Parts: sequence; C-alpha cells; structure tokens
Amino acid sequence: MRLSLRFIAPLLVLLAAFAWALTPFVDRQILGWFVRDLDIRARFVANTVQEPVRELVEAGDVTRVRQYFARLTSDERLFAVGYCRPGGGAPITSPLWPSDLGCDRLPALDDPGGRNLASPHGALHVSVAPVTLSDGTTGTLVLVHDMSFIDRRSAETRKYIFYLFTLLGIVVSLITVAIAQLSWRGWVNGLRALMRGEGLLRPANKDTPELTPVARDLRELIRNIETAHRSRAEEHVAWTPESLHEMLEGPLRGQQVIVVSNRQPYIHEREHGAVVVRRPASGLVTALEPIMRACSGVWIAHGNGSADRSVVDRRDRVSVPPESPSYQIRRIWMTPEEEAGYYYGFANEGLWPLCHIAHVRPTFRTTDWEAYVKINQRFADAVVEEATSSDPIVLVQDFHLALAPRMIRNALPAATIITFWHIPWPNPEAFAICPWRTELLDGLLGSTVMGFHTQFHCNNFFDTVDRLLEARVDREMFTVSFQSSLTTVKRYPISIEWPTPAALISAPIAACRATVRERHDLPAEHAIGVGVDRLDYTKGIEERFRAVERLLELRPEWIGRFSFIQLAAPTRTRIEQYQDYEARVRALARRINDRFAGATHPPIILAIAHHPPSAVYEYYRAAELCFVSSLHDGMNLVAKEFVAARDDERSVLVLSRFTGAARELPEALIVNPYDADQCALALHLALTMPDSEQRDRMQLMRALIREFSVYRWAGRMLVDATDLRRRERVPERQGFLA
Ligand code: GDG
Repeated sequence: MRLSLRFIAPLLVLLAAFAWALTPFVDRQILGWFVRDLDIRARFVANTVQEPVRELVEAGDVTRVRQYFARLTSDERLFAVGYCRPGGGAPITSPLWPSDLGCDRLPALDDPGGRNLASPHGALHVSVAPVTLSDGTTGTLVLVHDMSFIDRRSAETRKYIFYLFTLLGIVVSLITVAIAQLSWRGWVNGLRALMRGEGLLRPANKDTPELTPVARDLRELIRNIETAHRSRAEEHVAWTPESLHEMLEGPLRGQQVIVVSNRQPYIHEREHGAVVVRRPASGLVTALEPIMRACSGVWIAHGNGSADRSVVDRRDRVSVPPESPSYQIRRIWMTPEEEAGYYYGFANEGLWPLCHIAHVRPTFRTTDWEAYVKINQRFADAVVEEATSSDPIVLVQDFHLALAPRMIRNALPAATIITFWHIPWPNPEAFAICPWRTELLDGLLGSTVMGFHTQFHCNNFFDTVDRLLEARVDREMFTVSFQSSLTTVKRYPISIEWPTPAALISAPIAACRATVRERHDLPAEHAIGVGVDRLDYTKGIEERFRAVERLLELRPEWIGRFSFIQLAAPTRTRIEQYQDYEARVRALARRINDRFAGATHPPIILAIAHHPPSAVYEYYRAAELCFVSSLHDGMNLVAKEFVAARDDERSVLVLSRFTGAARELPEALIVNPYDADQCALALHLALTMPDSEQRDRMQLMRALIREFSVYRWAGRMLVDATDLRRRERVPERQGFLA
C-alpha cells in the first residue's frame, strides 16, 4: 500500500494542479464562444427587425417603437433593445435599458465584435447594427444581450471539469496501482530468481532485460564470495564457527537449514524432581550447532530424555541452547516397541554389523524393518511440517535414517538433501545380504549429496548401486543417476573442534600425569597407554588387550612398568551381543591381569563407565600412548581428540589401519589390530620413541587437524550444497546443443 501511495500521491497532486491551471483557460474559452454566438445571434435579430424598425422610426411614433422593442425583449436572452437616431440624443429603448448606456458609449458600427458591459443586472453584451432610413441617414439599432447565463454555464463547466478530473484521478490511480504492483512483483521475483542463481549464467535475460545490470553485479559478487570460500576449502585455510556463520550470511542467506538425526543435541532429564539439561559429548553436535545457531534452524531428533516431553511446546519444540536460545529442537516421540524395532533392532542389530567388518552377524527381522520404515516416515513428515519454503537445505545424519531422504524428496522435490553416513559402507556382496537392500539404496538416493568419511566408502557405495540397481554410476563426476534424479557421492572426512575447548586442556600435562597415576596407585615414572571407546565390538578392545599381553610376552621389561587404561562407555546394553561383548572384555582383562599377577602393577586397568569429557582429556594428557584398534571404523574421533589434547607435542598414537582416521594421520603408528605381534611391536616402539620423533609426528598430525577441523566438514558440505543449488537452476542446455 505504501508503495502504491508513493505513485498515487504525486499523481493526484499533479492532476489537481493541472485542473486548477486549466479552469481560467476554459472559462475564457467558453466566454469567447458565447460572445461569438451572441454576436451572430445579434446580427440575425438585427437583420430580421431592421425593416419594421425603419418603418416605425420613419412613422415617428416613439410609443409604438417602444412597444415593439418591449415585445422583442420577451426573448429571455435579449435583455434590452434601443434605437439611436442619426443626429444623436437620447435613445428610444425597451423598459430594462441600462441607464448608463447612452448613444455616445456604443461600439463603432463597423465593429462586428460588440462590447461587454457590467451593469447592476450582471454582465451584458452590447451589439449594434445600422438602420438606413429613406432620407439616406443611418440610425443605430442597439441590441443588449443578457450574459448572466454564461456565468451559470461556466460554473457548471467548472463542476464538470472537477468531476472529470476526479474520475480521471481514480481511474489513473487504479491503473497505476495495478501496474506498480505487477511490475514490483515482477522485479522482486526477478531479483529473487537472480539471487537463487536463475538466469545468472544467461548472457541476457530476455524476459526482464532491466535486470541484466543487476545480474552482472550479482554474478561478480557471487564470484568473489565463491573464490573466498573455495580458497578456504581448497587452500587449507582454517574453517571456524565464524566462517560457517559468514557462509550462512553470504551465499546461503535466508535459506532454511533443517538437521535430522536420531540423537538430539540437548537432552532434558528429570533428576531429584528438577529438570536438568545435558549435552551429549558428540562431534556431530559440535559441528552442526554453529550452523543451527547462525541460521536459527530446526533440529529434528528423537526425544529420549526423561523430561523431554515436559519442556516442549504444542508443536513438540523447545528452544536451545538453554543459556541463549537461538535454534529449535523438534522432538520425535516413539513407543518403547517402536524404539526397540527401529533403533535397537534394524539400525543397531541389522545395519551396524552389516556395515562393519567385525565378524558379528547382522540380524534382520521383518517387525524391526516395519518399525524402521514407520519411524523414518515420522522424521520425514516432521521435516515437511517444519519446512518454511519448498527448497530447504536438509542435513540427514547417519544409518538410522536411510529411508528419510527419499521420503523427504517425495514431499519436497526442490529440497537440497545432504545425507551423511557416519559408518563404513561395505562392499556389494556384504551389503546384498540385507533383505531390504534395494529399498535402502532407493531411500539414500533421494539425497542431493551423499557423504562418507573416505573415498573407499564412496567407491563401495558406487559398486553397490552399480550391482543392485538399474542406475547410471559416473565415477568421474562422482554421481549416481537413478530414476531421473542425480545424487553426488563425495567424501567429507569428519573431524573435531579446533582449538580444543580450553576447559578440557587447562590442567597442565604434569598435573594430569600425576593425578592419573595417583588415582590408580601407580608410581610417577610408570608408563601408561590409554584407550577411550564406547564398549562396542567394532572397537577391537579384545584385540587391544591381546596386543598388550603380547607386548609383555615379547618385551618382559615392561611387566610392572607399563599399564594400559581402558575407558569404556557402556552402549546399546539392551542388545545381547553387547552384553556378551562386555562380559568377554571383562574376562579377558581379568585373565591377563591374573597371568601377570606377580607384577607390582596390573597391565590392564578397565574402567567401564560414562566418564565426563574433562576426565577423558585428563587421561589423553597423562598417557605415553593412545591405542585405537578398531576392527572397522568410519573415522574414529578418539584418535583426533588425543592428538588435539597433546599441546606438549609428545606421546604417540597407535592407530588401526581400518579406521577412516588412518588415511588422514599417516604419522601415527599404523597397525593391523588382528596382528598381535605387529601391535605389540608398535606399542614398544611408541614407548621407546625419542622425544624429537614424537614431536615431529605430533606436529604434522596437529597441523592436519587444525586445518581440517569439524567446521570444515560442515562448511564443505554447505559449499557443495550451494554450488549444486545454483547449478540446478542453470537452464538445461543439453537439448539446445544437440
Ligand atoms: C561414529 C562412527 C565416526 C567415548 N567414551 C566416552 C566418551 N567417548 C567419546 C569419545 C569420542 C566419541 O565418544 C566416540 O567417537 P568415535 O568416532 O570414536 O566413534 P562412534 O561413537 O562409533 O561414532 C565413527 C563418528 O561416528 C563420527 O562420524 O568417527 O567412525 O562409528 O568423542 O571421546 N566421551 C565421554 N565419556 C566416555 O566414557 N564423555
């Protein structure tokens, strides 16, 4: 409306001024026309009455002349008639003759225009005509017309002009408003399209040529931003929460970002009657939270806390972080049966062992699958409900939600869906044992981008799709084309926060060493190795203990001088395989400790509990080595956390070659966890490594983690999402070029 007023107000002012200026001109014009009419009429009347007037005048009967004149003035226009004798003197007149009009004040006989006269009766028009008498002299017939009707007409005309201009104003305003609204909408749509990247690559936009200069400027701007971001991504410039923020304020400004994961970033628990908020220690939350904070997005996750339901609003939402709310968690609820089927059953007893080569058979049950489908649909429906536009950016996390991308795609075809698979992808033979293999692949191929930690996992995914689906796999372009949609399959190695939060590394190394040794009753010079894991059979904890045992066999000088401390967080404890695994790990630790019972200090210290993050970092900083012996691991963040914790650039990482991390940290001592001798040798090497070599290795690994932090992981996915969104909007030229 304001926009319309901007057009209408000046228009109305202009029209009013124009009408104002036009009125005197119209008045003058009307007067001119009427005066001309009166002159013509006067000439006509004069010609008609000339003969009778001449006869009456020559008869010398003044009374009859007056009576004749009085009759003539019965015409409403003719105000008065008079006759001036050739010799002058008082005129013979009709009754209403203006008293101040004498024969000496008449217009000249040769003046065809007559003269206007003001009188107490109003405006009058005086015209004259000669009356030639038989003696050859010429008298003057004077016709006085009433001009007051002209004033009346003028007033009427002014009124009509006013009506006309008012009507004109209304009509022109309506047309202007309509045109203004249409063109404004066109402009705004055009600009929006340009900002989304549409038409930016066309040399000239035929439909909206006026946007061409804007498109040029925008192209320039995008190029600059892209160069900055690409250099950040490709030239190893550090990504930070601030650069993620910049990205969301720049190319992705105004775009809605929705994260979908099984695990939530904040859990509300009821403790002793009060509600407490917990933040799970998770790399995923660390990486995605800056994005959520920057764009006030929505994070959809399973509400599994005991007080989760009591803090949400009508739409199952709660604002977080509690100290400064900046985004929302939308909680998904499930019954214990649904959770048992979807989470414990299909995800953790089916997909988890299916994707990890750990020699644990996957279990597939139809009821679990049905719960998995149902819950995936519930997550997808929540995405659709939360979407405020037709094309949000949706970040789907992990193997719990393999079907959600296709479900979201079906409801929101223009969405940009980035799915990240946090665990390994197996080879086609292994994957093919899943009874719902094609459904899972179809679900994942609803994604715009499918991300894995390593190129090896991407290649396995390509092979699986190639083998099991009627799809076109283009390994050169990293794409899979399936059912007329394209999925880009790329590697995005996850990482950790850099720098490490100060609170986790504030205690000096010497203090950590002393505290940990004191806690376990170990002497100050006792060597310590550390392992930190969820108590999961993929982590190779048994192999790790066997390697320690082998070290003591091969290098007995370490008996009583070296202990391996294993922090193990209980996980998925409802699943039988996990219960068995814990029992086996406990028994093995006991057996090895019994075997070396004669030593002053036990070789294995097993601490099965959820340890606070500060305690985990204290152990990292106290140890001579960290041993990660996963049998198969997508990435393994413990390896990176350990390196980041060692700001003294000492200590050694012994790392399984079957982790994604091994591809990024070749300076670690890379081992095969199944080869106990090799692992034992690596432990010995680590315990005897000179300080300078420790420093060299640590420096290289720390430099890598600094550059390739978790912010880069999230940032690169967003950069690619931005590129793909723009590319999708470039007009399809294939047909044109063919
Ligand atoms: C999956 C993939 C991939 C462990 N015990 C405690 C504790 N932790 C923390 C560690 C670390 C995290 O848990 C474990 O991360 P990982 O990466 O090692 O393994 P998964 O949990 O299996 O994660 C894996 C990851 O997703 C990310 O994509 O790397 O390959 O399997 O942060 O510190 N933390 C605390 N107490 C413990 O007792 N506080």
